[in-house]
Amino acid sequence: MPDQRLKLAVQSKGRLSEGGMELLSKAGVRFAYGRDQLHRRAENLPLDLLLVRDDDIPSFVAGGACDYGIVGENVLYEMQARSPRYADLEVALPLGFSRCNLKLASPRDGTINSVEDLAGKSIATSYPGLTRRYLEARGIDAEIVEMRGSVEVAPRMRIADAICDLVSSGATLEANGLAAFQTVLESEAVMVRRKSARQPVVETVADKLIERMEGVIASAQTKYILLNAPRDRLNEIKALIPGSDAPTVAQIADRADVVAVHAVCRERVFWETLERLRAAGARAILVLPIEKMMA
Ligand code: PRT
Ligand code: ZN
Repeated sequence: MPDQRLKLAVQSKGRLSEGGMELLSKAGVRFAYGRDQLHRRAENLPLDLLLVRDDDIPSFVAGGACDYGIVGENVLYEMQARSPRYADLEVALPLGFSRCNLKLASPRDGTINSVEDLAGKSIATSYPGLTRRYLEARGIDAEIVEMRGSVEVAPRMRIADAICDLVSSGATLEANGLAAFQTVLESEAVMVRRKSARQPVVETVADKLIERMEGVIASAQTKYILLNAPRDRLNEIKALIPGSDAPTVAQIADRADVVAVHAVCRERVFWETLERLRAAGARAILVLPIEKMMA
């Protein structure tokens, strides 16, 4: 009989592990205390974590050692660009953290400022699959120099003319005298799984986990807003509340001229919005976080 617990691969240590563990915790998954460096067993769901290097996650899932994995799209699509072995993998849910971009960059004061300028040049990257595919699709013939790390030093060391690397704040490019001129891929962490050969019992657990994760992600962007509004400016105030279609309007005891408005805002609520609401006559404005959501 096959193992009926959901096996989820997550990065053991690095930029994806914190976000992944936080998401699991907010989705209500609790792990038993253990010294095991490779496995963590959930106490309250039939779920086991496998803690591995992020680069190995696509192959664990493709090969069936794990059912799902949390990995950056950059790693997933790079593996797919390199080998047909990963063609069966699909994104089950985008997770909204570890956002970064794979970008082409070159020395700030150099002669390479566009994709066309790369013809006949060399590009250092840890993403040879995606870089090659991007250039080929645009008919650019360039040499790819594969590097495992410290790609940003390649132009200075005269290893390559340009680079293709992950960028988040841009500080690394800046510190190395480089400027990005093209985005090759926008990436975030995703839940990945096989399209085929999934086990029905495990899928029931996965569906539940994914539904909870969706709730966590949605609630992170959603706020509950409470305010008092002059009755004669209600429509104006309702229109100012971001991403909310049907606010609740309630009577306030002993006040005929003022109503209470409660709304779920499916967008970020900025200070500017509160200032506009107040200018329209709203008072006692409260913005509250929403902890959990289920439709
Ligand atoms: O040991 P293991 O192989 O598991 O870890 P790793 O060293 O390969 O990965 P890690 O933890 O560094 O990154 C894991 C994932 O985080 C990546 O695959 C991306 O999906 C995502 N991510 C998000 C990033 C960045 N942002 C990022 N900025 N991964 C790497 N960087 C690096 C980038 O390579 C460059 O060196 O940070 C530098 C640029 O950052 P800025 O802020 O200076 O632009
Ligand atoms: Zn890695």
